[in-house]
Amino acid sequence: MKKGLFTFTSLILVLFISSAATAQDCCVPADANTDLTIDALDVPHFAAVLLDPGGAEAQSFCSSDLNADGAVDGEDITDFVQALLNPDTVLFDFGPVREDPEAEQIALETLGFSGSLLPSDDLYDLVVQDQALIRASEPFGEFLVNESHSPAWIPNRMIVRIFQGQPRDQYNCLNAFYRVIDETFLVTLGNADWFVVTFPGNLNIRALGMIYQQAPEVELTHPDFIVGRSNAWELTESLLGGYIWNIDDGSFDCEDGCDCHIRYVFESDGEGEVNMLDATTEGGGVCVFPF
Ligand SMILES: [Ca+2]
Ligand SMILES: [Ca+2]
Repeated sequence: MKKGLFTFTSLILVLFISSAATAQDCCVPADANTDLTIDALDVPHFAAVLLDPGGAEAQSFCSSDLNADGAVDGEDITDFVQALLNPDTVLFDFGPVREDPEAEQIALETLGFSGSLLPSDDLYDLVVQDQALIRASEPFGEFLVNESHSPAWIPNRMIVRIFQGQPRDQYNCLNAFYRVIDETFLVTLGNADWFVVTFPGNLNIRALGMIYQQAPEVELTHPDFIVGRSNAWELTESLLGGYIWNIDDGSFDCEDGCDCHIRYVFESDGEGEVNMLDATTEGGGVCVFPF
């Protein structure tokens, strides 16, 4: 069941990029007049595309092809009406609110640049299960009970650098599709304006950045990195099957990287069993270690 977790989520991303957000064809479904909102003003434009698909502008055509089959025809009408009645259903779905934000963050960071935008339920459940097992394990699990993962980046924010003097159609379209709730100008450096954009839910910012960077006006994106982290729980797939946890419990002067570390390595079979492989300490006389 757990096998192929990462491969499967990568596949989802490839399908997503090819269908919804390649460089020139970002479009908001049902937004036939391409003003980046879905409302009654789109009806006559949708009707016009329906009557003369060959004469439609590319973005208007893309928005009108609700079922994404490459044609605008009678089969798109029901979905168009549904989109008008409930626009949220055709914009990006941030998925369920997770009960355990620590596990969600670890799962998001696990996915990486080429992973999916959201963790699967399987991945999220695996992190929840393994963290509980690790913290309950003998002999050192108790030392990790209060050592939470420090997020590497803020999961609902991204820094985007936009070239000056270019149309921002694709960037604005992506912001509409991903339901950006705030866009704040930061600074102009060189020939690029820097913005921080905020989303209404959490997602894999590194993979989202790869999608944004396909827009010609986007120079670069960055996660909103967090400095001064103390702890890191990192999950990777084991070459032997199962999973490996590398846990860095850092302390003392963590503003510029901690001076003291306890590094644990656990293996997990993904089915309810974890074993500690290693626990080492690193640091000088200022460090106080529990073992
Ligand atoms: Ca519209
Ligand atoms: Ca269609």
